[in-house]
Amino acid sequence: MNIFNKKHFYGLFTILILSFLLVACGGKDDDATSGSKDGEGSEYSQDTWKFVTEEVAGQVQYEYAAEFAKRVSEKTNGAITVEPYEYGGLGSESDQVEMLQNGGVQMAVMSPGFTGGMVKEGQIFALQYLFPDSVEKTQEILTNSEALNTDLRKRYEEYGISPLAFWTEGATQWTSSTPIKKPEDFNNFKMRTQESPLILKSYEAYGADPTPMSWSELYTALDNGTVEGQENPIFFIGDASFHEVQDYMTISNHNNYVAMTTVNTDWYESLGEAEQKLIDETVEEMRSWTFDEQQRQNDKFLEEIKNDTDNPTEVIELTEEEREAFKELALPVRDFYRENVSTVDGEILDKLVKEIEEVQ
Ligand code: 6CS
Repeated sequence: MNIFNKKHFYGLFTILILSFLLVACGGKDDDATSGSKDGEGSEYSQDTWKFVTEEVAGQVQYEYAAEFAKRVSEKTNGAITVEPYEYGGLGSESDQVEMLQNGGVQMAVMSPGFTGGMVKEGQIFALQYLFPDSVEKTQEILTNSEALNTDLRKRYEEYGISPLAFWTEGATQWTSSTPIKKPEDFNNFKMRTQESPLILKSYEAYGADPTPMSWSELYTALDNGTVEGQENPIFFIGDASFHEVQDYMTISNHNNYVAMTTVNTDWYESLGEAEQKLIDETVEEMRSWTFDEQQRQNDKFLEEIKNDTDNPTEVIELTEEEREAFKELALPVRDFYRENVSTVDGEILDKLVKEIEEVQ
């Protein structure tokens, strides 16, 4: 079932109204918290933090925010309430970025693919075949990288956004209406992408015709042929039912889907030491939680897609040789990033490449 066609569409208006009321009145989400609500015996003052995500209940980002909320409530004995928001209630992905910047929400899980027009360096995650095939190794790099956690973080902070953690939602795969096995299969192929210019460039390098759009429009666009394919981790393909309106899924592992836990920089810096420590510690704890969650969901949905006989999807596994053909075309996009995208002459990319080499 497609969440944005059959279920979410009808509820969207209601969610919009409810979310508006929640934002306006600072209402609480009872699911998000547990334990005492009065903060009795807590060193923390009563407070409410809004945490917006780009996904809906059950999907990795939203479940991350809900788990984060639960932990904060427990640690503060209910003094601090974190309200997780599903995607759809507070506007598009780009609206959510603006909302974090202007303090309408305090926290967000954000995909760098929606900030590329602003934080140019963040487009580094659009570079295909840059991170290792192994999701574990990719997570190790995302956790420890100075290039990302110090240098790239500074670039985001110029725009009032502090990424506190980078984490993977799994390897990305292609779904399509015609089989994709070699770069030529992308010739004039109408590919849906997120908004970052470098993502478009990456698909143009394969000869495709990319179109940026929000994921809320994607099921319909795939169904009516406005676009012929898209990329995402398997759990998202399955949960959003994109496979229902696609005939093929290529296991290309061409990238890892990276999400960031972000906070409004001014708000975070204005917090007391105890609150900052609380956030930092919870972000640290959540690393292994979210890694396990994405793995569980990606494994589960791979089986579901394979077993969905009502909506058959041919799963194409690329060989190493077949992946090499894509990689060859993807490599020059790194030079384009260095020369035309980066505002610091590719320094962050060069440092990251070294860090990746050390892990591999
Ligand atoms: O394709 C997208 O745009 C969406 N994909 C994921 C895995 N999360 C949210 C994002 O907006």
